Amino acid sequence: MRGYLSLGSNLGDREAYLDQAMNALGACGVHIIKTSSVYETKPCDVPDRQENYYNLVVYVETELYPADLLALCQVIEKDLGRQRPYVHSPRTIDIDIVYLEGITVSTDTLSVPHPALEERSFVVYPLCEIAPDIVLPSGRPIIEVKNTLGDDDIVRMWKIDHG
Ligand code: PH2
Ligand code: MG
Ligand code: MG
Repeated sequence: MRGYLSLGSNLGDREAYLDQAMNALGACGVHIIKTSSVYETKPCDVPDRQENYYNLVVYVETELYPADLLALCQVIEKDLGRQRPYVHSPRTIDIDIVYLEGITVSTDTLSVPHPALEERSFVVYPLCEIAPDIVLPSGRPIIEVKNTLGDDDIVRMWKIDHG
């Protein structure tokens, strides 16, 4: 199975947490095929004042079932000190499954494709960088969605060398 994960951090050493999360995924059978740049983004839909996020998207291949991939993402979040005092609280790391090729999941705990995918420039911009030809669940090409969203929430971006 191949698909796209969105990673985000806005607490502590944000770039180090992204790096550690990618290493942990790789060590647990989630092979990273492609990594986007890091995007510094303004917090969206959060209830208080927070640091900017560092976001990126990875294209992965794994033999894990979607539910097991989700469980793994949650274990890695926990290992990297993620706490959940309230909804959309600042986090060391958040790992979301945004899209899995040829797979739809709709359960109490997991929805794939991610329901908010097309509304979030912090997902659409990095996704478009590594998958410019992808057609999103709505049937719209990603470039078109990206252009409608605009770049107001994107502060800056830079390439990382994730060996
Ligand atoms: N994640 C959220 C809520 N808001 N905003 C940005 N910029 N980046 C995120 O990753 C993010 C967010 C909930 O997971
Ligand atoms: Mg999230
Ligand atoms: Mg999450």
